[in-house]
Amino acid sequence: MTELKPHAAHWGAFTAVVEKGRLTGTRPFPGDPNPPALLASMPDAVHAPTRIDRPYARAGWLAGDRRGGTPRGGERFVPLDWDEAVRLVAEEVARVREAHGPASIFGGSYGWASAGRFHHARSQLHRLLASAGGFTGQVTTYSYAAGQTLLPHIVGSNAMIEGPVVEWRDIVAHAKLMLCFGGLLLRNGQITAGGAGRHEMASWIERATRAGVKLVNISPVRGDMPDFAGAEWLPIRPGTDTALMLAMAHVLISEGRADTVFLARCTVGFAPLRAYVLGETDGIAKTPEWAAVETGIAADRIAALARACVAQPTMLTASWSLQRAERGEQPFWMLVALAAMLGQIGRPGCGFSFGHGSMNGMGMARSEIPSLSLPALPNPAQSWIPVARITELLERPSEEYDYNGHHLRFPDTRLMWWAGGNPLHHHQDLNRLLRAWARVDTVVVSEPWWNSLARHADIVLPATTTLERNDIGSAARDRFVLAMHQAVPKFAQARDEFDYMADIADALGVRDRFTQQRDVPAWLRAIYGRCRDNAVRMGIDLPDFDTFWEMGAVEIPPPERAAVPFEAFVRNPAAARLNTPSGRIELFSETIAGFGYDDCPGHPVWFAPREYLGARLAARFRLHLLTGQPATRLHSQLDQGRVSLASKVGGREPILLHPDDAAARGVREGDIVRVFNDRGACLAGVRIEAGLLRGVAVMSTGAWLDPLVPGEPGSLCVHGNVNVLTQDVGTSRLGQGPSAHSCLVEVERWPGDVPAVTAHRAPEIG
Ligand SMILES: Nc1nc2c(c(=O)[nH]1)N[C@H]1C(S)=C(S)[C@@H](COP(=O)(O)OP(=O)(O)OC[C@H]3O[C@@H](n4cnc5c(=O)[nH]c(N)nc54)[C@H](O)[C@@H]3O)O[C@H]1N2
Ligand SMILES: Nc1nc2c(c(=O)[nH]1)N[C@H]1C(S)=C(S)[C@@H](COP(=O)(O)OP(=O)(O)OC[C@H]3O[C@@H](n4cnc5c(=O)[nH]c(N)nc54)[C@H](O)[C@@H]3O)O[C@H]1N2
Ligand SMILES: [Mo]
Repeated sequence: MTELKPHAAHWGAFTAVVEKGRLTGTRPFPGDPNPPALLASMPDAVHAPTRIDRPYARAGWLAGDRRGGTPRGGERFVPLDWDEAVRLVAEEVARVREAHGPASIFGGSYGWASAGRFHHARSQLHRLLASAGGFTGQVTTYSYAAGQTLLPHIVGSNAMIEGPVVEWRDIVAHAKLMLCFGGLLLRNGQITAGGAGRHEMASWIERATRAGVKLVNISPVRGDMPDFAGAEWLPIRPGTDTALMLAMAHVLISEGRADTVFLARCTVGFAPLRAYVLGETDGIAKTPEWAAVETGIAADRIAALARACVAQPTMLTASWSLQRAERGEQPFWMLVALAAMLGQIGRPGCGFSFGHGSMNGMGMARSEIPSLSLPALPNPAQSWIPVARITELLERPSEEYDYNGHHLRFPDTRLMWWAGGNPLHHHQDLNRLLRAWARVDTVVVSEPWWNSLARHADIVLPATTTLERNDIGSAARDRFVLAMHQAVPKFAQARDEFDYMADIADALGVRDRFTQQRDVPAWLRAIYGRCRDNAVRMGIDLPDFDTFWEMGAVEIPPPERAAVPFEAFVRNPAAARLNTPSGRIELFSETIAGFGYDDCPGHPVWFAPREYLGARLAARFRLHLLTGQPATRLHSQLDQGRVSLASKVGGREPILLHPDDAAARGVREGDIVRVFNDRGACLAGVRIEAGLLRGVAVMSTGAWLDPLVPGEPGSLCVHGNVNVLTQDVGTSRLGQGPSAHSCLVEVERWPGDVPAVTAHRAPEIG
């Protein structure tokens, strides 16, 4: 008998097709103009041979080995009963809390987990640890840490990343030119955090193109813009967008084209920026000729681009990738400055925003009602780190560091618990992280799958997948609230986070604080009810819970008129002040200047990155490796699915090489190569791609780490996890964001036999 169940994932809402208790396929959400290809991988993941069937503990850990003992990742696991696992985890939480204080429990657990706002693993873990006395958390995101720390200082909020951004319907109606730094990437448009009912990026690009909006793809990769957009491609050296924008500013200033009226009314700090652009402060005029050397874009093209922007309604957008790089604050700040000089901020379809090509839903029409979520509990430990400083946290207990004007001290971490995030996927310089990993007493991992993270744990708790539980999907960038019906029975002894965490809370004496005496059905009704109450306050009627659950989805109608960011402010800057110290857009920030950071001064500047094609290191490692998001998965999720597997070359993660770069190394399509630098090495399968700037190589994130010698940091990853290559350095002391996109490597053909990939098999137990 075939059953159909409404459900949702970060890659979209769908109907689960279930036969004899197994997920056999999916049907796209009705009305989704562009259902993502990733849905096809779901049955492979839910029923994967790597599902964790019961709790386990590392043999050495059970024998009493803590820091400095046998290596994690290279040792056998021993099966546990749930009762024992619950007791061991509760005892370890209590021991560390009492002996070292709650801040020694690291429970930041950054990561996407799955859609479904109630069973969101990270939110559940935070509630448990907050109930039990507190933990060290993480602030900001891998996605846009540098941007989200900077923007409140200079425009008063994060809205230009988190929404509402300039809406597509206004771009279509009003813009004539749209500069897309980092392109508009359809592959990234498959994803919305929390799940989405509509995938609209492709249709909006089509409509903009038909309406005559001229799109310019400013990116090292031609494929960062769909062919149908007929866009001009300006290949730019990675990490040099700030130089390009500064040179455009130079043209506007030196030709008297900057909008001085707008600058005077709506900004502060233009004078010092102007002096810097003209070279009055450092003796280097940021001319198009100067920028041509850094960016690889011809000087006359840069000048023409700047003039074109003043001559017509222009929209500037940058992908989040630009700030996931050394000094990633600078391109975002300079984009704001450039938009201010064009004077079009606050007009419909013009100005600036970030991420139109980074994720589905950016620029989509929606009502800004507070999204549906599991309420958080206050964290009594009041301890946190900037998200990407995880390795330093472990390496440098009690040492000091700077972040966004705070002078902070790393806590001394004894227990680490991850639920719903995979640092051995997402963090940079994984060999360094694995060395630091040895310094904690205990690592607890909640995971549905035997991925790299679970394999490097001391205690493994088997989680259900989203298809094994009832939940509600909702995304801040989407118009739908989605019912997620349990579609298949729970796998083996896997349990829902809420369920086993309630038992751990019980063992710690805090069950009621954690559960608030609700069971799952009561929680689902409560969080839906809260969302419904919020909607009513805004004049929007949502059906009652039972009707919603029966319908499978409800749509929250968008406002008729698009939101125009900065409209009120630009109309009357004195009355509608921005939430900045000056009330205006800050091209110079006294606050940031006051922090005294040499890596992020008071106005946007050009820093030559340590790793880019213009650096001295590029004599040894001659390729700039871009490690963006995978078309075939969500980060490391679904890597064992058919869509991802079909994309592998010789079973390895593909590396895209320019034909000339491949020829110079005697490498051909389909070859297996070793990709390496001083930090590490992995294997990859070659694909030749002409649409790259020469010297740029591309490999996606998310291939499961597969060390040749498990448990030995530095070992060759035979599968192609890019984060053994990327550098782990904060964007600056301001944002302390990840710098994944600043990475130089070299490539050589792998001679002889190729070691087998074992990442997608369950480890041997016993
Ligand atoms: N080199 C490089 N690295 C990057 C980036 C880059 O551009 N370049 N991008 C960065 C960015 S923007 C991000 S957001 C991060 C993403 O990093 P993550 O969010 O850590 O990546 P995911 O693979 O989505 O990890 C989610 C984990 O949750 C698990 N999971 C799913 N559902 C459940 C559940 O119900 N319960 C439990 N317990 N676990 C569950 C999955 O199996 C998976 O292991 O990566 C970052 N890393
Ligand atoms: N299919 C899929 N989609 C996803 C995700 C996924 O895992 N899979 N992850 C989601 C998440 S969590 C996030 S945060 C977003 C991330 O969205 P983004 O940060 O926008 O994505 P990236 O893929 O890192 O980079 C996009 C493009 O930027 C270009 N680029 C890199 N460096 C530079 C540079 O210095 N200058 C210029 N001009 N271009 C550069 C690269 O060619 C790359 O293809 O994607 C989301 N969408
Ligand atoms: Mo992200």
